[in-house]
Amino acid sequence: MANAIRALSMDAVQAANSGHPGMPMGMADVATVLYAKFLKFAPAAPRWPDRDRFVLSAGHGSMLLYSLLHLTGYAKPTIDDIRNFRQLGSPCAGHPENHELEGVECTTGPLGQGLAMAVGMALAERHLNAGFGDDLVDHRTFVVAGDGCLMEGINHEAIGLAGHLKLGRLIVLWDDNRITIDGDTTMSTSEDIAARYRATGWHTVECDGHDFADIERAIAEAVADPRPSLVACRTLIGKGAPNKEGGHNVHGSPLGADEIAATRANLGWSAAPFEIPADIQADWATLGGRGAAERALWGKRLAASAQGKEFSRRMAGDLPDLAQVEASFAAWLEGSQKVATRKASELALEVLTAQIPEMVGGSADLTGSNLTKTKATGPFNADNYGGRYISYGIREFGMAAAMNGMALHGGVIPYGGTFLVFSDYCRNAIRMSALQGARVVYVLTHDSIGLGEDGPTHQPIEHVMSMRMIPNLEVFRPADIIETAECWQLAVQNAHGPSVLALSRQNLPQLRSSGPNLSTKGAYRLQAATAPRKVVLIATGSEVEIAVNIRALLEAQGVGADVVSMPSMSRFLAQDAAYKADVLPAGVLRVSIEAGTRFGWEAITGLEGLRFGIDSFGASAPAEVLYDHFGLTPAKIVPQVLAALEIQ
Ligand SMILES: Cc1ncc(C[n+]2csc(CCOP(=O)(O)OP(=O)(O)O)c2C)c(N)n1
Ligand SMILES: [Mg+2]
Repeated sequence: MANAIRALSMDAVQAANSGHPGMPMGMADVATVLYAKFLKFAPAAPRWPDRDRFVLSAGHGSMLLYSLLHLTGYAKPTIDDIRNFRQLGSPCAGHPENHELEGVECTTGPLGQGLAMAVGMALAERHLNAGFGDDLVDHRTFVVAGDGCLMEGINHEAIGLAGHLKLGRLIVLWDDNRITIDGDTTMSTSEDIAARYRATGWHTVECDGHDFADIERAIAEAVADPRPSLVACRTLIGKGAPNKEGGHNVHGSPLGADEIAATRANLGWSAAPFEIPADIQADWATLGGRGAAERALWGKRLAASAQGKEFSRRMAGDLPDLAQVEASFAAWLEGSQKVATRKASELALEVLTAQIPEMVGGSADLTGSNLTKTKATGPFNADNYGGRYISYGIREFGMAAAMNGMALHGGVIPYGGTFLVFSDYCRNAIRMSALQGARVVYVLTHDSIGLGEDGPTHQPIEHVMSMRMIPNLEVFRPADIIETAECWQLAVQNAHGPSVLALSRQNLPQLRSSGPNLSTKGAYRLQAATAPRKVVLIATGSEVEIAVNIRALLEAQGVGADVVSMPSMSRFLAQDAAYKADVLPAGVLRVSIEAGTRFGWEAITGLEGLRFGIDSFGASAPAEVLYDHFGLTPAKIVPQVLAALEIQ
């Protein structure tokens, strides 16, 4: 049965003339034992909420997973999909993608993140178990990880969190082949990995990754131990290829026709490429059918459970009725409140977390700054998995990846905070949220030089614009308490992608009253020109207040100016031509104001417009001093606008 994985993997990589045969061949025995003896799954019900999660963190070994899904009877990939491995249109992408195939729990390829997402899945499992009990939620998370996944810095964050939270249902099967792309691991590391894991509260065990009985013994020990487990599986990369196994050349290129023939002879595998002998196929099918009975029993328990409906709602990702949320928002948005948008976010979160029980918050040790903790979200820890607030520690990348895992597990809507400038620490995980279509909300505060005295290390410049460049990521920069509430609503409703809320440290005046959600269209006319319109001032976040003040000065001189608030550039650009032409009429000078890089604003202002921003690093000083220093004040901007209009 394991040789079927080897054959499919080497033949698919050969046909594609690209890919990684070494890892699937090396881990074929371990994966076979895992699927045969331990993994709870049902190919006919791939989204069964109580299935075990299997994460191939070493995503380059994608053929291992595609082989397993095909052999155990998932509807996809078909054998033709596997023949088309790595070709356009095949769900068998170069690295596994969650949106392509059921059974691919998360998208992997950036090493280390699969394991870190698995921490989030294991965490979500315990959280839902606390709420819904063993009858509905009682599963494990298994990970296959390579040397690379364990070497990446994110591994330190992920296992530290998992060990601290005592996530005993997380089991990592380490492909301990002592080979990476460049060669032997002794070239780059002399770390005692098992000791490092033990130091963070993990259980560790070793096995011979090619001895079925020994593998079973080790995994059984891991399952029995209450701590998260690392199973070091000593393997040979490319196992079965007689002249290439054990060497780094088998990592990432096809074996070649001669070596494939030699491997067939060595394994006694006489079937043609992409053909599986009927008896072996039947054994895999039997194994794949085994979970159906347990799945059926679970379905009965779900139907009988008083909490069944609520559980199914959460797992489907459907929000509860938000009428109450909207009513609460309308009530507290009455009157005029001057608060920082981070504070407005806290107020919005009080309402949202009270009404949406699946929201689970947290911060990378900046709770008091991000204002992410609410009354409804008690602490989540090893003694209280029912808590809804996670102290991630100073682990931005680990937090973001864990939130991806939680969102992909389902039943949880995670949100987490840090300073906007440190989004760089977790940027690839934010990108992975977007690629995977994961509903994760990033609460990124201290969003400009407006944070003041902490200086350029803490002042984002390029961050907001560079996040706008990530496909499928909603980037909101609300201007006041009203827009913050609106953007929060849009973020929780964004079921198939992540959202960023870039929020101010400094207080901002309320600029309008509540009503229909004007942020939905990304940008709208906040104030219309009174005098004949000559200028449209387009601003985001804290700079909308500045635009309003600029407008007043211009109007006083008879220069008509609109103010457009643009909490989401991408939403605005997605509107129809008529709406865009109405907000940004032709023949009128466009002026953008944002306390960050000017790069990219040409798309809104045109080359003939004016762009006010900051293209250098910030500086340490009080916020007002910095706004003046960087020329982002009405006094400095108005003359330049008048000059552009040739009015002096
Ligand atoms: C973050 C990241 N860095 C680099 C790579 C490129 N890469 C893919 S596999 C690999 C080596 C991984 O070694 P190991 O995990 O031991 O896998 P094995 O060669 O044993 O299959 C590298 C550097 C990557 N996919 N992700
Ligand atoms: Mg390796």
